[in-house]
Amino acid sequence: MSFKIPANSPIRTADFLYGVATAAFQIEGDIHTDGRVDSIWDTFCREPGRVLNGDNGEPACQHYRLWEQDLDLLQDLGVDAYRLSIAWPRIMPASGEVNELGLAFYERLIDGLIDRGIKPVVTLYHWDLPQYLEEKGGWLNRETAYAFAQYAEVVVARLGEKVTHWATFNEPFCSAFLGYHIGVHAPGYQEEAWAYTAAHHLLLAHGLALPIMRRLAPGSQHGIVLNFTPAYPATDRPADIAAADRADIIDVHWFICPLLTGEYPAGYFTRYPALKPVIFPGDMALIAQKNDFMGVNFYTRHVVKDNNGDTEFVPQTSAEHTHIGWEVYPQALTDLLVKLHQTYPNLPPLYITENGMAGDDHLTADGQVHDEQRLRYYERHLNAVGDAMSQGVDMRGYFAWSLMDNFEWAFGYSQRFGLVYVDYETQERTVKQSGLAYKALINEIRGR
Ligand code: IFM
Repeated sequence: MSFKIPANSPIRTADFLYGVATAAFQIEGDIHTDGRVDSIWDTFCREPGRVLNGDNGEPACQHYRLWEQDLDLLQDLGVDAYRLSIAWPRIMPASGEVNELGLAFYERLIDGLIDRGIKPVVTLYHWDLPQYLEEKGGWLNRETAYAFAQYAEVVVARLGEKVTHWATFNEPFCSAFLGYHIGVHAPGYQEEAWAYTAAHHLLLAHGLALPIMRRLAPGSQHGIVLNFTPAYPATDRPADIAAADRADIIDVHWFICPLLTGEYPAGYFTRYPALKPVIFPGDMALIAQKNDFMGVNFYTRHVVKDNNGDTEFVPQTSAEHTHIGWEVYPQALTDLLVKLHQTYPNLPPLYITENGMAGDDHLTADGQVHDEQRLRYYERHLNAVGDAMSQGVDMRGYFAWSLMDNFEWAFGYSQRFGLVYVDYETQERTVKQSGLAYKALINEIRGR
């Protein structure tokens, strides 16, 4: 099994990085070990009906204890880089307090990657806000942005330039809009205006942390990871095109626009004044500092139509979907990357920091996982990245989501995104066919 990638594809260049990604809460388990305190996701998991089957952060992949074997697995896959996140509740058990055991765990992990010749790419916040900060208002409280900057200082002071790429946040869209408006992510509120306040404080936190991180690790690259779900109009009626543009304001531009222009999307708060957060003088300049790179997380697209001024999603019933119900539409990745390149002249170099699909995967009697759909998904999306590069987009690498099956948030353990299958009972890992193809591609490009 292998991916078909044209011999002249730009993704075959020697300095295009190949990696896999995970996040702390999704893989670590051991939620009460070595002084880790609760995060908002521990609380959310305890609330009836929030997470499918009542699943929670245990056992996940027991990576907290199996990390060495997982690093060996990464080495065996031959990846250039590994994208992981650090759990704030392991590092700071209370405001102003530092947990040496938490820091030591991540230091061992980073050193283990470096020993194996794998570049550490680290995200400081992948959704696991300490619960003690939620009790003071969470991302609705401006002080949380300052607390994040302190946490960033503690972590980057310790790990510094061992980490090649530091990202402040993963998908602040999800923290703000899914956490405070739609309510399907922790902390689970359904207050539209709160999402904009949370979004502003997340961006502010990024802006406060960035200069601290640069000072402590001047030789590292510093940036942020955003997710994008571009909308396509269901027809070429002007009203449907306008509906797609409306959806893109939030699902494509809400974070990248202030980061790169210092302003929220034009006219939005004039149309919706009740949604405007409190913005202090100087906030937008902090938010719009230069990033060395940006991460793009991409999974699917939306198709929308206008319904009397409202935007309505149009299910693509005859299209291919993944097990989680998301449409497979790789062209949207090329279109998105080209659009970002054309819209934002100061766009920094990009990495695909997440891309992948959930499958209904099973270990079969031959001891293998035959995930043909995922294999095709990766092949088509890798080629979509190559197409964008051929059209001038500065892309530096690709991270598959995910190294291994893990806790998929509100879907619990029901959705498997891994290149590696995890048996949650035995914690045995089995590289799926897609994982073997990814390994073969990297080995081929690296001439191994
Ligand atoms: O599992 C998540 C990840 O934590 C963030 N990006 C999307 C993935 C799939 O839903």
